[in-house]
Amino acid sequence: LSIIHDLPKALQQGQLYLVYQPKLDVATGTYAQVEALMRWKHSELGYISPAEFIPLAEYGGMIELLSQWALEQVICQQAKWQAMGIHLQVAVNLSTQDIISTTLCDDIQTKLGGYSVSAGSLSIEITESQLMDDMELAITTIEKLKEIGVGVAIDDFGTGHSSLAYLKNFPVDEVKIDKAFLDDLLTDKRAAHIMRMSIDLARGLGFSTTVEGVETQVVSLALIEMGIDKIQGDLFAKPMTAKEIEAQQIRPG
Ligand code: G
Ligand code: G
Ligand code: NA
Ligand code: MN
Repeated sequence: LSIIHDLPKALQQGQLYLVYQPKLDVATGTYAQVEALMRWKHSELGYISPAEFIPLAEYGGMIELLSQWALEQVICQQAKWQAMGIHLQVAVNLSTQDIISTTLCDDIQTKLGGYSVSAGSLSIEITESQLMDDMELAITTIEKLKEIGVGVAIDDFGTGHSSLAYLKNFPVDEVKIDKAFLDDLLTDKRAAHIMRMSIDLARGLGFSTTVEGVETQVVSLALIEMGIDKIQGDLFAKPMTAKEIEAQQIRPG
């Protein structure tokens, strides 16, 4: 737990940074969106995974500090990319404490205004289980975000023990189906059936569908055949630094 006491200093000293993982839009074959993922290179301990420090920051009451930093970084990066002619929607992962805050939407609007970045170039991802922590408050915030034009996705869908019936109440644009469902997609007919039905259900309710963690061509082809809208995973693109994104987006000639 002690590593979270290092977080404020780590932010000041630039030990935290964001990498960006593209999502492939199946219909166009292009990357229209990237997800920002946090990285921490600790001065003594080396790389610490967000899977480790994010839950600690949540528990220790420091997640809003991190999330506000990430939002500021992403919006600042967007201003730079847009000036370079790079147009990608950027998704930021938020936590329960962020999404139940009554000031989140105003904070985001202030940051967008400060960099003259449009709301539509930002989206947020919130896990299904975090959404369920305080569903009413979360939905209130999500409705506000949608009203100003920020995109919203449910992350890790299918792992959060929410009833499928809740899905229709979530005013989101996108459902990201958890990578756990890929494990036996090609070997278990029932697993494939669950994936196909999840995609159909989400699309039928008007949501765009994404599957994350796709590592092989055969899985990718199976998902495309099932009607998936977007694919994210190491097969197409690993998380990259902003510079690597630029090198990929701006091709000479
Ligand atoms: O990038 P990686 O697969 O190592 O991330 C591990 C976990 O940490 C994932 O569940 C991911 O959603 C989460 N995560 C990564 N970056 C952030 C962030 O900026 N904020 C939050 N809340 N979670 C993040
Ligand atoms: O919880 P969330 O969905 O935000 O987590 C995304 C995590 O998944 C990130 O830590 C990212 O590094 C990781 N990831 C992205 N693509 C792949 C992949 O193809 N395979 C695996 N195993 N992990 C991936
Ligand atoms: Na995510
Ligand atoms: Mn996920």
